[in-house]
Amino acid sequence: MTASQPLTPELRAWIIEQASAGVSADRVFKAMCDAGWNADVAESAMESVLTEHLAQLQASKESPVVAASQPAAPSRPLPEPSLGQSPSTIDVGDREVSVLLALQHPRVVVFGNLLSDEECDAIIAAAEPRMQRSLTVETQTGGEEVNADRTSDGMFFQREETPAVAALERRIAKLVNWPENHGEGLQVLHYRPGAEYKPHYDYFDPTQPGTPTILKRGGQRLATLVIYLNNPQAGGGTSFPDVGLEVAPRRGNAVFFSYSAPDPATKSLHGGSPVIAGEKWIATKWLREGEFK
Ligand code: PD2
Ligand code: ZN
Repeated sequence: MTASQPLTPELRAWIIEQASAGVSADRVFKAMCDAGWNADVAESAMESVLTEHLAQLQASKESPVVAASQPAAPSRPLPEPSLGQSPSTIDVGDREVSVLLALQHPRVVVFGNLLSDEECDAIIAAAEPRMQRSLTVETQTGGEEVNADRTSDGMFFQREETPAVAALERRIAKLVNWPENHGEGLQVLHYRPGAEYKPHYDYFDPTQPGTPTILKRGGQRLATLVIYLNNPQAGGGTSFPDVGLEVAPRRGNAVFFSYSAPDPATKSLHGGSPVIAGEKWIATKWLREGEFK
C-alpha cells in the first residue's frame, strides 16, 4: 500500500473493529505500517475514522428511540442447496447430483455424482502440468506464502478455462443457488502420501491487516465446495474437528460448507487429513459475497 491508497469501507470497518475489540491504537497503527501504509497517512486515517465513529456513537446515544427502532441488519444471503423438501437428488441441468449427508451446524452437505470419472480425469490432466507448491494467503499483507500447514501442490484455473471446468462451474451455480461470477477460479490440489492441510478456516480473518486488500476483489468468502477427483487408497478425508465429522474422499463426490460470518462460532474449522496411502486430487471452489472479477 502507498500514501495514495484510498481509505476503503473495508479498511474503515477494520479500524473500527480493532478499536471496538480493545486493540490499542499503537497496535493498530503498527499493523497498518507493517502492511505497507505510510506512517503519516496511517495516523491520519485512524484519527479520521475513529473521530467520525465516536461522533456516530455519541449521536445514537443521544437519540436512543431512533436507534432502537432501526431494524436488525438482515443476515446476509448465503450459497445454499435447495433441500427444503429433503430431495435425494438435485437436478443441475445436465446431471442428477445425490444428496448424501446434510448437517445444520456447521452447515455441511455432502454430494455424490457431481462429476463423471471422465470429467475428473480431464480436470486432473489439464491441471497436472501447472502444479506448484501450494501457497496460502499471507494475512499481514494480503499476499501469498508457502505454508508448512499445507503440504500439497496446487494451481488455479481461470473461470470457464476448459470445457470440464466450465461444466462444473455451471453445475455448482445451480447446485448451491449462487452466481457463477461470484466464484473464484477453481483450485486443484494434489496431495502425496503424508501430505495434509491442517485445520483452518476458509474465510478471511477480519482482524488481520491484509484482509481489507483481499476483500476488495469479491468481498468475503461465504462457502466452499471441495470436489474429490480421485480415490486415495487410505486417508485424505476432509475433517470438521468441532463436530467430529470426517468426509471420505470419493471420486466425483463433493463436500459443501458455508459460514455465515467470518467467525469460529460457525464451526467451519476443517482440514485435509493426511494421505496414508495412494494420492489425493481435489478441486476447491470458493464462493464470495460479491462478483469476483
Ligand atoms: O483437501 C481437503 O480435503 C481440504 C481440506 C480443507 C481442502 C481445503 N480445506 C481447501 O482447499 O480449503
Ligand atoms: Zn479449506
